[in-house]
This record gives sequence, structure tokens and C-alpha cells, in this order.
Amino acid sequence: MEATARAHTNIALIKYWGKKDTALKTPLMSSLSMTLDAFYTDTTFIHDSNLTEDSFYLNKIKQNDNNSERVFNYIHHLQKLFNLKGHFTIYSTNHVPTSAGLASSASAFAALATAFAKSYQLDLSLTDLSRLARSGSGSATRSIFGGFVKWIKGNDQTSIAVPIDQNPDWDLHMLAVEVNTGVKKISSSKGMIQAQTSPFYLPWLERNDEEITMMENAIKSKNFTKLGELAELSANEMHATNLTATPSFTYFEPQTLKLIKLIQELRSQGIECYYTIDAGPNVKILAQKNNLSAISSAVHTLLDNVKIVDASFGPGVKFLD
Ligand code: 2P0
Repeated sequence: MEATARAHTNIALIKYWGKKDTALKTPLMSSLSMTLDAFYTDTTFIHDSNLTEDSFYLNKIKQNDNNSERVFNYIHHLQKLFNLKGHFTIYSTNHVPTSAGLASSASAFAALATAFAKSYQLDLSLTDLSRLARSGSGSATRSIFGGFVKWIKGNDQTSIAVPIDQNPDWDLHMLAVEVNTGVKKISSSKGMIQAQTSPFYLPWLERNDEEITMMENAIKSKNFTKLGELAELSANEMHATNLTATPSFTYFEPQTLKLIKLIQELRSQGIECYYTIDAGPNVKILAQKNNLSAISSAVHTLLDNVKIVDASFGPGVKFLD
């Protein structure tokens, strides 16, 4: 049996940065994201009794055991969960421009969970799929749905994604700005453990419910200013815990800081925009249509040869024939 699914990636406006249970990937906090149209992963999952080994192809290239380990472990975990066995082949294609420097684990594990479930004809709801995707990668939980999505903290059963507005009628864009770096980054999994040594980590966690509620209210009232301010605050809180961890670390590069200052400067000139930053040096700028070209020109003037991808709301997972 064979099935193919497409999932779009998402960027958190209220960040997830810590696990309650490492194996189950239940989070210490709820998070809230925007699914993006510009970036997605297509994954085909095939299981067949004639297969003699498990294999994983990424962008048409067969991956070695090392690169396949996380994916194989994930599928073995799912097979055990549903009492299934047998070898499989996975073909995954990332339509995430490498130039955008965006992580693809959210779309990758959401597409994989969905293709897996369909190939075995498991009768699962989207909520069930978000739970399955979660055990592959935390942020994948949210990529099951489109638009604005909340991932609720909780236990293995209750920590699932909930759509807030799958088809938002909003003029909201995210400009993904690539910041080049040769520096080896700390993985998200490691970074979010280390961040918990920060004296600011617990106070941040205590603010989580309130920040989620405020963001939901900003979305309900279509208040771009509130949404942008809260998203920027959440990113700054996350990166502040990294800087104040023991040992201290940061994903920021000099160009990241240049972009932060540029966004502050643009705001002071009346060009409304906000930033969010994940576990890497790239900056995503939240803005509305009328300011996109002014912001892009300002970024290009500041940084030579930087790549910018304009994204807006994307859909939830779907099956492809
Ligand atoms: C997020 N990030 O909410 C946060 C903000 C990065 C910064 O989720 O260990 O690949 O697989 O659960 O989901 C990136 O981490 O980590 C992430 P795992 P994941 O989007």
C-alpha cells in the first residue's frame, strides 16, 4: 500500500521551547503558529511484503543509515503503536527553498505521519494525526492544520493541535530573510534543554497561558499591531533564555542583530513590521502588503545578496494522488 501527503511548514508566533517528556515530545508550554503557503513537504510512504529493507529518500537521494535513523525510529515507534510490521520505503521532497533557511522538520513529520496513516488505512482524525506528528517533531503537531494553529500543552493524549482559524481573511505576510552562516548550530532539542537553566525560564513559562490568550484575542480582533508585538516578545523571551542559560548560547549572528535594529528603525519611521526568530540566525518579518516592498528594499540595502521569500497563510495536510 502506498500513500502520499503534503504538509506545509509553520512558524510559531508564541514559541515552544521545552519538553515535559522527551520521548513523547509533550511540551512544557502551549504554542501558537501560522502555517505558511510557500514551504511544504511531499512524502510518499510505501509498505510492501516484498520489500527486504527500510529505505528513506530525501529529495530523490537515498539517505544513509545515519541520516535515516530518526525517521526509521519514528516509523518503528508508530508501527509498534498500531501493532503493524514490515519494511517500508519513504520518498520525501522538501519544497522549502534552501535559500530561505527554514527548518523543515515540522512539514516533514506532519507529511510522514499522514502518509503513514493513510497507507495502513488507519482511520484517524486530524487531531489524532497531530498527536502522531508530535512524536516525530514537536513543531510538526501544528502543521496538520492550516492558518492559525494552537498546540496545547498536556499529556500524551491531550497535547494536540487545535485550529484557531484555518482560513484567515487577513492581510498578513511573513518575509523569511536568509542570514548566511557557516557556524554549526545547536540543535533545537539540545537548545531547549539548555535554556531551562536560565533564571528567566520559569518566569517565562508562568506567562505562557496569558500570552496564548492575548495572541488568540489579537487574532480574533484582527489586531496586527498586537499580534506583531506579542510574536516579537515571545521570540525575544525565548532567545533571552538562551543568552542567560548556563552555559550561555545564542543562535543570533551579527546579521541577525542588524536586521533586528533595521526592523526597529523601520517602525520608528512608521513602517509597521515585527520579527520572529527560531533556532537559527534567520529572521522572519511580519508585515502587511502595503509595506512589503519598502521592507524588502531596506533589507537588500542593508545586506548584500540576502534572499527574501514572501509567505502567507498555508493550508493543513492533504493527500495527493
Ligand atoms: C517552535 N522551534 O515553536 C520552536 C521555536 C524552534 C524555535 O519547534 O525536538 O524541531 O523535534 O520537538 O519542533 C523547533 O524544534 O524540535 C521548534 P523537536 P522542533 O517552532
